[in-house]
Amino acid sequence: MVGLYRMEIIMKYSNPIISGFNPDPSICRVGEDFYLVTSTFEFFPGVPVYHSKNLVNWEHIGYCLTRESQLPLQGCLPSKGIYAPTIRYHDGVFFMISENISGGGTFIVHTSDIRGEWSEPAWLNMHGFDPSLFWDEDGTCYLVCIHWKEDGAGHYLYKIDPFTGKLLSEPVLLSHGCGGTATEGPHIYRIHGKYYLLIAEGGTEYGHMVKILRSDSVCGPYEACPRNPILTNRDYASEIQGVGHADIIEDQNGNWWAVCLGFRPIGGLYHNLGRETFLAPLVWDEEGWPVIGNNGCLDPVMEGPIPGTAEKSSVQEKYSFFDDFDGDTLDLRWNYIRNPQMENYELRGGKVILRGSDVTLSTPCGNPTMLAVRQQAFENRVTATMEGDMVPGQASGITVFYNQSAHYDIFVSREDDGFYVNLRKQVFDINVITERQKVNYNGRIRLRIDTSKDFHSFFYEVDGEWVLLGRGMTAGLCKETIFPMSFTGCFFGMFSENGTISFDSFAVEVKDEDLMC
Ligand code: 6LW
Repeated sequence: MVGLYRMEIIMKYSNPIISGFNPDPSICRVGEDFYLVTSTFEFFPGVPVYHSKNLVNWEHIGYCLTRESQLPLQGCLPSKGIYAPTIRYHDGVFFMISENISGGGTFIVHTSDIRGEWSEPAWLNMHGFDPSLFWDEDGTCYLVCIHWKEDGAGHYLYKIDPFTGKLLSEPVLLSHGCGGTATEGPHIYRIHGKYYLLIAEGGTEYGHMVKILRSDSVCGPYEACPRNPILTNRDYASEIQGVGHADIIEDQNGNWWAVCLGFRPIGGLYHNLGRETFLAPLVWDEEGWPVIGNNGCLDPVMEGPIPGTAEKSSVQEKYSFFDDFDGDTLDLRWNYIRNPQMENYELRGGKVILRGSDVTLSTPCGNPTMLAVRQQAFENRVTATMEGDMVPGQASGITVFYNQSAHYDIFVSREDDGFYVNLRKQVFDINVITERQKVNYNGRIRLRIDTSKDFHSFFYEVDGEWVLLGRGMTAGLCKETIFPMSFTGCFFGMFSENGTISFDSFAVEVKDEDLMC
């Protein structure tokens, strides 16, 4: 099929398909069901699994890594931990391969029940960056990954037992890439009788690109597509930038798609939502090379032969969130940082109880008592109701959290002369309380954060009226202002330090206006 889709029902849809911090997407299909995973770095649980019937509407159904034995993150530096996962389905079994940069290295987990638990990790006897799995038609399973050697970064191939992680061959160098910096993110596919090696180059910033090579043999030699890069927005003044790190999939109708990461700057060169997941249609040209998106570019509204029926839903419907903590278990969307001490979290009587230790949100590589959900839209109203006695020295409240060196918090503290509501900013290694007001805390208070692309505004409630405590520039919580290299995105969280507090409710009301298809 050349330049044409196999089904004529072309639908418009909106990007991103999964907003907020959801980078390095990888996708597989089982019949009419698509499954997608993204990377999670120092956050827990690790590697969310999303499900879709139409590639446009995605439901978060679980995580691959839910136990500390699978996901050791103690002492993990910000933006270390879990990098670029790959999900594949073979012979009734799902496999997820990734690398834990700060503990254990490269590993594979598997399951035959994608909505259930995944296996313990099979650790590989080497560090392979951005690993991916590929099964050839004869059933042989291969691992492709990056190694850095004296002659530079290269894409290497091994035979592997995916259940045990045992390497069954010496590595074969497939390629040093196509001349771009930071050659990474390899995936191999067998399509139209050839082996295709899909890669990312240019680094995961404004110069990011997707390129492709192919060969008649899985071991090479690989020739590069003459039209590389086949997907990039580096020369395109779009509201989506940094497009790269893709995975491709054929749907049940024989149409092809790419999922990739990208980000949406708030202005200047800054972005705060993290790298998000996008979708682009893919067709094959007459020479058998892929054409992705709009001639190799990605747009906020695209069209293609969506499989199944995509439901129209607004950003507000998709990403608003309310939890009254009345359930028996916490909503899937809640995340912890590093390995949580579970005795510090309890759901009881329609509240969530947070037992804070002396580990603060800024403690280097610590695991503060914090529960957080991804920020998935630019404009939000985050409101929480907090309850309970406080002990002297305690600080409890809500936060917009990027990492230990970038967060803005509004919290109540108990001090010798009473209670205060505080606005604390952590930016680089500066940690200051910029505003504080004495409050009459009688065991219950509502706190609020309004976010926008420019400023976040912090409020507390007194006698039914919201009082503005102060503001903080969104630019302080952006990847580009965070040192060292950071790969994650902002969260909205509840936290407690040096004492116990309860939250009765937590709401994120999305205010962004754009309509999703
Ligand atoms: C990931 C690499 C990348 O391992 O960023 O955008 C790194 N691509 O492939 C961290 O997500």
